Formats: sequence, structure tokens, C-alpha cells
Amino acid sequence: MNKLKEHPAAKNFYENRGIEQAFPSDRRIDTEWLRELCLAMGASAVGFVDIERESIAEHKKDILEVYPRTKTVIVIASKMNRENVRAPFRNIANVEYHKTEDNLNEIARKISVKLEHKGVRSMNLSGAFPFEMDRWASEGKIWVVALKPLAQEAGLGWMGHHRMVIHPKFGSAIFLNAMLIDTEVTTYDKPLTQSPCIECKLCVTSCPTGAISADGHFDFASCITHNYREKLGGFSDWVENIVQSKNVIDYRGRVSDSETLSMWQSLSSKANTKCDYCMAVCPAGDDLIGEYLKDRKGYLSTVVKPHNEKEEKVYVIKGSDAEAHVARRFPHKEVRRVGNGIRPASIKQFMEALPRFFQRGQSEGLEALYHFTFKGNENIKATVAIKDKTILVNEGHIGKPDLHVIADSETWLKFLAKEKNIVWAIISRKIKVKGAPSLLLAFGKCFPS
Ligand code: B12
Ligand code: SF4
Ligand code: SF4
Repeated sequence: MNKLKEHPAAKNFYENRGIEQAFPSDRRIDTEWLRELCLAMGASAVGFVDIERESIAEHKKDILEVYPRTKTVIVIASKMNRENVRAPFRNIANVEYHKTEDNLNEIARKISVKLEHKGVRSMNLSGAFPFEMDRWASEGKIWVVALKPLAQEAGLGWMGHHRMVIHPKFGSAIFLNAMLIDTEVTTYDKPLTQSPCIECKLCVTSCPTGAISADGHFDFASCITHNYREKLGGFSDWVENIVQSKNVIDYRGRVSDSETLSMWQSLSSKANTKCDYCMAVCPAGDDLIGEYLKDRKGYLSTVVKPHNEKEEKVYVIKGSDAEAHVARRFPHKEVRRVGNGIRPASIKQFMEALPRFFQRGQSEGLEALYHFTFKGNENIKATVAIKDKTILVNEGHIGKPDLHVIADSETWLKFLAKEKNIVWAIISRKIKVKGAPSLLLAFGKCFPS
């Protein structure tokens, strides 16, 4: 211990030159000074949220888990070059996304250097990839903190019909990031009182998979299967295609040359998305709305039509709502049946994921109450009610079921992962069904995989 006190660094600290002592914990940063700093470092917009704010209570745990010292959340946005975002050529749009993402991280790094000089500690959340992939198997939520609700609270915009944050001036084509700092600021920002979304539904019209519905429903599974074909689960499915191929000819039958090369582009530069048309066509925001209001026909033909008329592959799960949507709305686009590489690693995850993967179109006409009893590794009871194209999942057994499924949890997960056959599982009594087996088939139809 005495030896440590003699070390030059320790001496320096005890002689009051340590940052800890120079900056008392009760000081606050002037909001306008910090705002100017963030803008000067390159942010297009910035807002501040107090960690104690009641309306972010559900995100507080996530934030403090990453950075327990957090007193203030700085949300920053960077606008994208909308002409690039609107390009029907994927490489042009994708580069704009990648560069904006990188730029936001650079901006956050520069802000943190400036703040460190002032004795303020900060952490850059890094808004997008890479994510915490070891959470993939445990909880599925691989992002650390959800940025959209924080951006709303910071007054940067409001989530529009397409579920992305629309900035009142810059519109939808913004990327988000956040920084957590250990210091309070003098005043905090408030959410906007009016959403910039004008409910034109162009995002609905141009979404190739039908993931965005006119009534506001968002089909997570349809979006991720197509748009993330060369990211996350799409990549896993590609790997499995390679493994399952009997030989080169078989592989070529499964994956075309252009798809293999496209995967190479994603692996060697940065993972690319397949559409993002919902963001490309959105006319909301002061900088864009004039163009739309002045000449709607012109807007449709120059901004929306190129996406809608583009001949391209749309990646769907066999039997999904997206498959039906492409055939109905975009017959000139090619339906490409794939897997999305997503499978639950636990019964808990399976139950939580059901609403996100529910294909309401496929459930049409089904009205049934299901009880599940899982045994073995996980002991879980749950009730699933499907009615009027909606799904409700509850813990425990509620009401009188039309079908009761009693299953060994491990066998059930293997069945979902297509590693075990349901007929074998029923014969070997690993899965038991009480009620009409047709109801199990109807249930499966709601979750094509
Ligand atoms: C998960 C995610 C997705 C998912 C779900 C999309 C969605 N609507 O949320 C997928 C892979 C489909 C996706 C696609 C896209 N995304 Co995204 N995505 C995220 C992420 C990581 C978290 C979103 C979130 O906050 N979810 C929770 C709640 C608050 O949002 P929600 O809409 O109510 O929830 C939906 C889903 O998230 C999902 N969900 C909710 N809880 C859970 C839990 C688990 C375990 C899972 C798996 C899913 C899930 O179900 C909900 C309904 O569908 C954020 C980055 C971040 N760290 O915040 C970027 C983010 C939202 N994405 C963004 C973008 C740009 C896109 C794309 C255009 C693709 C691209 N080029 O990056 C498309 C647009 C699709 C769309 N219309 O929303 C931007 C949006 C910018 C903006 N202006 O708002 C963000 C903020 C990234 C960033 N740093 O800027 N994305
Ligand atoms: S395209 Fe129209 S409906 Fe969709 S989010 Fe933008 S303004 Fe709202
Ligand atoms: S990213 Fe593509 S598939 Fe997903 S909601 Fe937007 S337009 Fe639809």
C-alpha cells in the first residue's frame, strides 16, 4: 500500500490533480453549451433526457446496466443524404446508411473527448451494428438500449406510421445514436406535441413484404426475413444452405450466383439491407413535405414508383403473409422462399416471440384457445388465444382450452428447429395433444417457418 502511494500516478492524484477531485459531483453542464458542442461535432440534431424521467422508466434498467453512472442521456441524430436513401440501387442507398452510422459513432467519440477534458465521463452506445450477439440465444433482444423511445423523449421527432422516428425538419432519413453521461444538464428537452407523420401511407404502399399495414400493424418477421437477408438470420440460413447442399450443382440450385456474390459484398464491405423503402418514400418533415404537397403525382412517379416497379427478389417464408402480399401487390417481383434463421433457444423466448412472428393473414377464420404445458428443462404453463386475426399470450392457464399441448420443452424446441419430427414426438409421447389435432395444424399455419 505504502509502495503504491509512492507511485508517481498516485502521488499526482493525492496532490489534487486527479479529475475526480477537480470536478465535484453536484455540478451541472449548461444545456446550451452542450447542445452547441454536439452540433459543432457534426450532429444534425440533439436532445437531452433525464435518467429519472418517469416516461423512460421501462428503459432505465437497460441504460443503467450498460452505464450505472448515467445521469443524462444525450440523443444525437444524423441526417442522411435523402437522394441516396431514395435510390432504387441498393449499393447507393446502403453506402449512405453505413457512412451515416459510422459518422454518428465518430461524432460521439469526438463529443466524448471534449467532455473528458471537462471531467465529464461518457459512453457511446453505438446505435446499430455490431450488437450483443451472446444475447441472441438467451433473450433475443440483441440491442442494448432502444433508441427510438429515447429520441422521442429528447424531442428529436416522433415514431411515424412506419415505426421510425421522423424529425420535424429532416424527416425520416435520420440515423440515431445516444451517449450516456455521468452528469446532469441544466435543462432537459421535451417530446414534440405533434407527430410529423402525415399519414399518407406511402410507406404502406411501397413496402414489398407488406410488413407495414394501413391499420398500423407491423409484421416484424416479414421485414426481417427480406430486409436482413444478408444480415443476422439471413446469413445463418445461407450457411445452412451450404451445409445441406449435396454438391456444387445442388448449392447452385439453392442459391443463385448473384445471391452468392451479393453475400460476398455484404461480408467484405458491410452487411447490406434489401429495401428500406419505407424510409425512402416518406415525405414527412419540413425539408421534404413541400415537394410532395406541390406535386403529388410527380412525387409518386419520381420517388415511389421506381421502388414499386423495381424487378427484384423478395425474400419470404413459405406460407407467410409476405408471400401472399408479393404475389398480390407486386406480381412482377420474384417471390424467393427462404428461412430466416431465427429459432427460439428457450420456451420463454418462444412464448415472447409468438406475437412478433404471428401471421395474422394466415390465422383468418381461426378462433381457438390453446393451453401449453411445458415440462423437463423448462416448466412453463401458458395460454394463447387466437381470434379475429389477433393473438394474446398469457402466463398460466386461463379459461377452457380448445386444445391442450403437453410437451417436453427440449423436444418442442427441436421440433421448432426442424431437428425432430412432430409425428415421432407424438408417437414417443414427448408431445401430447388433447383436442382436435387440426387445431394444432391451424396453430402452425399462423407461424410458418
Ligand atoms: C430491432 C430493430 C429493427 C428490427 C425491428 C424493426 C422495428 N420497427 O423496430 C428490424 C430488423 C426489422 C429493423 C429494420 C429496420 N431498421 Co431497425 N432497429 C432495430 C433496433 C435495434 C431496436 C428497435 C427498437 O427500439 N425496438 C423496440 C421498440 C421500442 O420498438 P418497436 O417498433 O415498438 O418494436 C418492434 C420491434 O423492435 C420488435 N421487438 C420489440 N421488442 C422486441 C424484442 C425482441 C427480442 C425482438 C427480437 C424484437 C422486438 O417488435 C416490435 C414490433 O414489430 C434499433 C436500434 C436501437 N438500438 O434502438 C434499430 C433502428 C430502429 N432501425 C433503424 C432503421 C433505419 C431500420 C431499417 C430502415 C433498416 C436499416 N437500413 O437499418 C429498417 C426499417 C424497418 C421499420 N419500418 O421499422 C433506425 C431507425 C432510425 C429512425 N429514423 O428512427 C434505428 C433506430 C437504428 C439507428 N441507430 O438509427 N430494425
Ligand atoms: S410515409 Fe406517410 S404514413 Fe408513412 S411514416 Fe411517412 S408520413 Fe407517415
Ligand atoms: S425495411 Fe423494407 S420490408 Fe421492412 S418495413 Fe421497410 S419497406 Fe417494409
